[in-house]
Amino acid sequence: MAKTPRILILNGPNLNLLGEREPAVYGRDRLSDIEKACARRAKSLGLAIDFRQSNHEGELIDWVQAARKSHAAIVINPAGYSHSSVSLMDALIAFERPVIEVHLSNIFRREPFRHHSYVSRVALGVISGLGKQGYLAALDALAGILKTEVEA
Ligand code: CA2
Repeated sequence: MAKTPRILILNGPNLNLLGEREPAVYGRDRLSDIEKACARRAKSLGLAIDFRQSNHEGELIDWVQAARKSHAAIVINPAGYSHSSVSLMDALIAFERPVIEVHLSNIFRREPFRHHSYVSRVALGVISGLGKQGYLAALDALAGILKTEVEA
């Protein structure tokens, strides 16, 4: 039987505050609600997930580097690091497997400094503005993409 592909889902700084503040921008779901929904969807798609959040750039980079040995793909909401971190982008380049970038809000409807993301340069795809559904859409897409890779 084929091994269940593991997907690393990473969340950047301040996303631990979800549901507590700024509901008009980020919605009412807590990060734990998003994690539960991802776990349910992943199971139905035949995927396994590791769902993590960090407020520290280096910790996110360490996780991306380690994932080269353990994970088939990454879903990442880099939060503020989207707009600032060349180092996170470099780590994602070295991952050399599919990366999908997710944003809860539509960054293009917001301040100009949010319109540019370093991570978008290296992501296979970007989903922005769909809230929790964006994470689920990323898992749906990866199920198809990874299946295609196995069949290829
Ligand atoms: O829309 C997104 O998902 C963002 O990645 C969220 C980041 C922001 O810097 C990006 O431009 C877009 C901010 C995450 C902060 O989350 C909070 C949640 C609740 C209260 C305060 C911050």
